[in-house]
Amino acid sequence: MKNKLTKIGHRTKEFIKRFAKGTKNYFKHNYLFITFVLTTFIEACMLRFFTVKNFTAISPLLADFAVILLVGSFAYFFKSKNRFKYLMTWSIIFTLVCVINSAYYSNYVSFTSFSLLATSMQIFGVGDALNTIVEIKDFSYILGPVILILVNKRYRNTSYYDYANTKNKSRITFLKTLLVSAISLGFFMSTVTGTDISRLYKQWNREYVVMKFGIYVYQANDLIASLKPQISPLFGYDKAAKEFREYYEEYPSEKSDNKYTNKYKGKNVIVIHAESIQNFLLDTEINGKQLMPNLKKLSEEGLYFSNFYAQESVGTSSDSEFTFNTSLLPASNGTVFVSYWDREYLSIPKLLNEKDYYTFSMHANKGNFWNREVMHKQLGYDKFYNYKTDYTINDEDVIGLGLNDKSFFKQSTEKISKINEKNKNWYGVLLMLTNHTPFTGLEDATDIDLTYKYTKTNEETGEQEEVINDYLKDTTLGNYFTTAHYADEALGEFVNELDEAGLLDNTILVIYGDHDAKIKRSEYNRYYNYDPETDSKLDEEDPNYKEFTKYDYEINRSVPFIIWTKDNQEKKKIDKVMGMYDILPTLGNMLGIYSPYALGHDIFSIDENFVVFPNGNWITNKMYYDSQSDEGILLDQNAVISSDYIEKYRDRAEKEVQVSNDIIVHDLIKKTKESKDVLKENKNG
Ligand code: GP9
Ligand code: MN
Repeated sequence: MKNKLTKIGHRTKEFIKRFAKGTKNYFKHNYLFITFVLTTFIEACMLRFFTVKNFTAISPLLADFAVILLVGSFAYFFKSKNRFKYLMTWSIIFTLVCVINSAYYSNYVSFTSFSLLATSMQIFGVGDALNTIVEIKDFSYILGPVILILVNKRYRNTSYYDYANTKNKSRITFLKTLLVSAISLGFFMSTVTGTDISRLYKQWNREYVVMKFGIYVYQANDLIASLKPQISPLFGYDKAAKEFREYYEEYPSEKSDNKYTNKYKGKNVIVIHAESIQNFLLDTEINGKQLMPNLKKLSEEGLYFSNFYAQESVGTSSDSEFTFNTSLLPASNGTVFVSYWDREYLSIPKLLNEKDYYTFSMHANKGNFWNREVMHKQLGYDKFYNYKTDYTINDEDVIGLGLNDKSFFKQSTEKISKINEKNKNWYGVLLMLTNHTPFTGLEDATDIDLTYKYTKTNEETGEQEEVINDYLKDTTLGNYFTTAHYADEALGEFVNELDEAGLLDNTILVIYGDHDAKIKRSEYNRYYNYDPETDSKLDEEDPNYKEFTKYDYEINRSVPFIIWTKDNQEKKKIDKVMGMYDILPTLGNMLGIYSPYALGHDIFSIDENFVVFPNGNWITNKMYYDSQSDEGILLDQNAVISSDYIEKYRDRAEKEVQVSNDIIVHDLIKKTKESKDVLKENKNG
């Protein structure tokens, strides 16, 4: 036994000795490689230190390390001088990534993208380019390659060059490096969540991606995302162009002629993009208090489209903006604002520009969020007022992503007044922000009481006593109610401010909810089936339990759409089903503009409307169809649905999603060369 132990002890000692010797040997002969790893690794940490500030977070450290080792490992396929050249090339690439991103971040508080490189000067204009600030810290990364050169100089005549120079040795060192890279990657992957992957895929939340995946993975992923739109148009253009022609032959987008035609021609327009506001909020009361009394009132005084749906995809707000403006559906892969911003689209601002409108957008979040800075120019807005460039943002006025809605509206009213003085006609879109997920920041500052109060008999004393349950407190739905209520107050104040400034007299107010709040179905189930006795959801066996089904959820995603004027001349509730892509044809008809590429319809000129969602689901007043399960539900119990009916819309839905995506990917509007004629025709129309 004793002998055995001595043997084990001896072996362990031997192993440690060999390991120490091997490590020493490795370090001694790998100065260059180690310098490469250390310098590029430190550069990545420095970049996060100077920008997003999470330089000690473990996930990006692991990701950076894995990438650097992976890239560096191939150096072992080269001999002597070439090995240095290989590592030097990558050191320069990594350093450039850091320098450029560091400078870009100083200017735009975000990270750069390959997709912006080619045309960035064109888009930003010379004026913007001259304003670029470059600070000394942005160049500090250059120390990395400099150190690599020095280390190479110092060691190039030593035994270093001989190390791992035989085929066998280099292969083994390559494999060992790769193994360490894989282990690091494995640890990293264990920290990654579904949300992280989805954000990496979407790539628009650049700060988040860098914070989680590190700068090198971000930039590599950005390269792929930026190439995708360049590569995909190379395939299938002819087929796409043919189907595009055939689609519009079969379903032409015709100019409508109805009682609303040109009704608001020459009027100014204020569009309010109401962040995450759903229709059901208009009729929701919490403890006897109406959640959105101002919006409700506006809906009762104007044209209220009560069965209206956003048609957004992963691009949420930006998708809704896109569909609102162009009457096209969002892209099937990626988002138009981020990946397909360089295509030509026929949009409301462009059409109104032809009618000598001054067009603008306003938003109190950073201008590069959703790539708006770039995309709003592409959509034809004359100016995009945003964030600190145009708004005074004191820390105490920040809620969630940026300036709170009340201050945003107040400051915007002043800007609109000035615009009104200088321009005969104008059209402006104001993007709200406070009612945004996670709907926090107002819990202590709201008059919405989220508790549930009731009286019950105390079993011991037999007396009546009041019980107060937390009910909606600290739930996402409850928080949503508080921020939506705040948004409503802000809206009410805005309408008053506009009126006081005399800005409502020749103006139409358009309000749309940009998409639903994406709150889990389980929260609705608890809300609609609340049992105060247990302070949770009723038992599913309970006769009073009524499941909030997946269809209830889908229908409940409906958002408000309102067209309002101060004179309240048009009071009407329109129940016909309608989608975001119906706005350009409907509102356009009122303003005297028209797009032949609209996929939607003028709601006042169509008998039965149907709305397709980017995932292929669709809705009519008669039914909701789920394309994933190939099932649907009746919305009108008296309706008789034939298989032809379903077949007709299913086919149409597929065609719409396809043709819209083809227009985006293959830039078909530009390539048909008709859009200029359309604009000309629109000018004279
Ligand atoms: C961000 C705001 C919200 O600026 O428009 O975007 P969302 O997260 O809703 O897409
Ligand atoms: Mn949104």
